[in-house]
Amino acid sequence: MSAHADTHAHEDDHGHHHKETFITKYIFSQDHKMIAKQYLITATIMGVIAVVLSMMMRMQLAWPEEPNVIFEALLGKWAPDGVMDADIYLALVTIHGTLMVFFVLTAGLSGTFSNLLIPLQIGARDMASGFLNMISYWLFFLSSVIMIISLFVEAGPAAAGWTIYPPLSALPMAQGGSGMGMTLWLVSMAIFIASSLLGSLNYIVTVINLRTKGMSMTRLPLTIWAFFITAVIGVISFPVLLSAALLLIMDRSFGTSFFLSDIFIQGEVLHYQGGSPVLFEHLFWFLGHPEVYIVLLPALGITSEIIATNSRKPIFGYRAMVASILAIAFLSTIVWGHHMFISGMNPFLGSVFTFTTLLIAIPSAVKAFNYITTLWKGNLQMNPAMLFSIGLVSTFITGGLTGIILGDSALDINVHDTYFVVAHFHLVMGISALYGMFAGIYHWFPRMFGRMLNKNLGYIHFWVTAISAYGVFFPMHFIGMAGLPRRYYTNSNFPLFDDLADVNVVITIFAVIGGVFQIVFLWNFFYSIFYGKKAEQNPWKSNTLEWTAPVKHIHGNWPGEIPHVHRWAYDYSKPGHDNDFVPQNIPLKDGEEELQH
Ligand code: HEM
Ligand SMILES: [Cu+2]
Repeated sequence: MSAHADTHAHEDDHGHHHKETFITKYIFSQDHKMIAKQYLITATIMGVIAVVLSMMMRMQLAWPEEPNVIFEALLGKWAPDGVMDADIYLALVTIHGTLMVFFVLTAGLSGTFSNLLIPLQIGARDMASGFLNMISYWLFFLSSVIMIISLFVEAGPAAAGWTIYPPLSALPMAQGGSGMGMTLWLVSMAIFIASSLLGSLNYIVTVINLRTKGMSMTRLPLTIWAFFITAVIGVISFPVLLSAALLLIMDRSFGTSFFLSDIFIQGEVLHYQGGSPVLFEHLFWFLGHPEVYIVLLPALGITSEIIATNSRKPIFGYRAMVASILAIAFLSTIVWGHHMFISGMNPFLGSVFTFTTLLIAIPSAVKAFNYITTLWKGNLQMNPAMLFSIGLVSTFITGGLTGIILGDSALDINVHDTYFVVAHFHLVMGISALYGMFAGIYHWFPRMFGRMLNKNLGYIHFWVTAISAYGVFFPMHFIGMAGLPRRYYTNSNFPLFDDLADVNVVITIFAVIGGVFQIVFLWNFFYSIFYGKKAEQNPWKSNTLEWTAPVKHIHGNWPGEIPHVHRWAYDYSKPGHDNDFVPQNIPLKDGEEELQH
């Protein structure tokens, strides 16, 4: 395998591989390390937009119907005299959710870290197809541009929620954003899915075919296992959303009735017959649920690596961790019905979905247990990457526990579509995956940019983010249990909820503090790319192969032969060695036993 990769790189260096120009190096690059940076920076921009939208929603919820200069400045005619329109609130919810789930945490996590780490950690010169990798990034870029353009459509952006249920999404005349806004959303997402599929196929083929000598599947770092299985889930489930989107486009523009039936608008009967909006829900959630693992698994893989390295201990239960990833991946494809308990589903079928959903608690608990056991009595290095990883373990548990409640149909029905759900999914998926992304950035920044991030700014970033994230999402459980519905732009017409107004103000204050402090991170990130302290070869004393490649990126990753692998990635504090880490490329000593838990 490696011999083949070597000859390939040889050709690249001396044969057809000509001098790099600015355009081939920075724009149409086929080098996985550059593509990783392109993904990261594009996703960061989308993230900033998504956070700004969430700040506007929170301000609206805290002080509804009060004029706000920020609304007036950013929303223009949708906030006459600074008072927000109901329709535009729904559009903010929709675009915020879409950007966060797909553009930041799907493309941002896999696009950045699978790209950066798969070749470097398995010992490959690059992705299986650099060309497809480049196309994948540029399709992502195109879909991002279209999504942003949709924010400026005269009648408003899409406003049917990130789940775009029909009939709201299917009838172009339903509301402002249902026309051009919704069309652009669908086109953008179709291109996004094409990008994601090309990326995933590349990751899968690379992991299967291009591992260096000695890198057996059971010696793979858990990061790679996570990225690999994430790509497999993506290939299985994204095409289903693509077909749902295409059928929806047919319903909207070509007179079909896949998802619509017997609709009257203002006394007039529309022509639709025989379709079913519930069919759409099934198709949507067949992707939608696995999607939460598409964002979460890479974050969990990143955390495994960072926690083991910074505990200076082998990861606890390597095989159990791999088995959990596989079990989660399999189960994630047979639980989608838990989003549809109130769609008129037969209660017996509901109980089947409850059963499969609760089963996921087992591998999830195994993972949480193994993180904590790895930390236990470790020689903990509390750098920002480690703090964010521990933060992930915390939110994964607090968010996961409410999943047990929501997964149970008898309980879910009571809190469906309330803030309880908003609290649950933000913690378990949104914040957890975001922490995984931050952890990955702090840990691999030196590998990406050859410089270090400032640690002290990292500490400030972590603590303010962690406190404000709980400040925002913890109280939402209670207002949710009190019945406050989600996706409402105001509740001031319901005296029932007057008591909750103060809680909403407190939540918003935490949200604004947390949001504004992300500037500390952005500053640290962009400043350090140019002026950060120069990175050492292996700053975290880690075992994985990426730290054996030169700090300054070269095409093909390693100057000479690709290192061979002789052990798993977790030989930390192994007795009989002088250092508390033994990188994967160091041969076993005479009589040394290979560890493998
Ligand atoms: C910066 C911190 C965040 C704040 C303050 C925030 C706030 C909000 C608010 C106020 C809503 C609307 C609730 C409603 O009216 O129903 C919402 C919805 C949503 N958010 Fe966030 N959010 C944040 C981060 C995230 C992250 C990291 C994700 C990633 C998964 C995310 C995903 C979503 C989704 C999927 C929705 C639902 C959209 C829908 O109902 O269609 N959010 N968020
Ligand atoms: Cu789900």
